[in-house]
Amino acid sequence: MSPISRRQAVKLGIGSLAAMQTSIHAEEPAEIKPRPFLTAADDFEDVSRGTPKPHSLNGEALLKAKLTPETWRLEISADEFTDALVTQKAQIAKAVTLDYAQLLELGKKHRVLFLKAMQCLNIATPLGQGLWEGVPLRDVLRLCGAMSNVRRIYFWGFHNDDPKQRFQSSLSYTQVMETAPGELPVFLAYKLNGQPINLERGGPVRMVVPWAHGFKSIKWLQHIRLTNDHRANDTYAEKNNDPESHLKTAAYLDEVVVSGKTAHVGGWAISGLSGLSHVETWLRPAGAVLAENSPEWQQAEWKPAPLDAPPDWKSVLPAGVKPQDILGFDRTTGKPLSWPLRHSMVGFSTALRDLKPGKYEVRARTVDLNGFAQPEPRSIQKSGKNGIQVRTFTIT
Ligand SMILES: Nc1nc2c(c(=O)[nH]1)N[C@H]1C(S)=C(S)[C@@H](COP(=O)(O)O)O[C@H]1N2
Ligand SMILES: [Mo]
Repeated sequence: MSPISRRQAVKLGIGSLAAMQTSIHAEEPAEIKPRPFLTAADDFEDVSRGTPKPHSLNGEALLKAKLTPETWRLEISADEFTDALVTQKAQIAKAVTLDYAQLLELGKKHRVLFLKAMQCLNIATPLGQGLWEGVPLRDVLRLCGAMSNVRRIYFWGFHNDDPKQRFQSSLSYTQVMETAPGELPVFLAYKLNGQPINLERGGPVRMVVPWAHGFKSIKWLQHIRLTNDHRANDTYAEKNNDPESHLKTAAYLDEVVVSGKTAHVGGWAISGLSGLSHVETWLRPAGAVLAENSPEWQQAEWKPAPLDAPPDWKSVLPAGVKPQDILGFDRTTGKPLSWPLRHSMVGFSTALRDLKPGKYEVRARTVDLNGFAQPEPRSIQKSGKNGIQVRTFTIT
């Protein structure tokens, strides 16, 4: 286990007993706090557009917005889109309106569970990690019957009935309907950490796109359109963002805890699209500013920082959920199919010992399963923030 800052502790939901993981490295001092594997729903960092924010509504306004389980409706239809390039309209056998009870009923047969790190493409630290439960979008779309000329699916939530506030995301028809064996389906989530999804996290129903940054996981989901427009018509494609970015493999540092001549360094690493081989840290005397193109990077001595072992799932998972129920775990043994889990976060920690008095910088980076060290492979910065983080500390 590694040290965590107060901010991180609050953000990651320490204090929420249900979410606590309690294994601690035997050699670490008592000041190192246990790290929760799941973030409590209220402790996620919130990224929500709109005025007023949908989760600030209550009473009559909440009913009118159809954001309670009783009032929630999802309407699915084909759009009328054509242009010079796209001359044929998308068609479906029938438009569908689904209510919450029907979605839960579908869940009895088709439910999936997935542990996902929620990470914004534009924010330097993860927002949290949750156990999401719901119904694959492909099983919902089958209710529409035969389809033709559908190449893309786009969706949005409640945004104060104001087109200017709409925040929309999209996926290709193939991505939604043809989940490869062992791959992860997009799903309509109705539970987070074993509880109905709270309003701030996008309840009653939220889209969850397992491999993607947060912007594909639309909150307060109410509308799905099937279209023959083949373009990624995501709101997030504006402002130069890559609307097809996947979660990046990257390490995020907690505050360093110093005790005597030892610095305890730790944090979280996300296992993104390219997987996570290991995390390593580099200790450097503080002083001269390290330029991005400094030759020092080439000479740096990176040393491995071990990953936390899989937690005791029984103490981490909500009552009634077994690891074998979750995507990414073996159906019979309940063991993770990979460690760390795909698109999830794992803690890492190391103790830097016998340090001489002085001021230091410590950096952490991941190396992915293709041998690329963070921040590589980085196509453009707007495909996800994964800069190498640094912390400074002093040994007296
Ligand atoms: N309806 C709606 N869904 C949304 C957003 C939003 O503003 N409105 N923000 C998105 C972005 S950019 C991110 S990073 C995640 C954040 O999820 P969280 O607030 O649960 O942490 O939600 C996504 N879903
Ligand atoms: Mo985001």
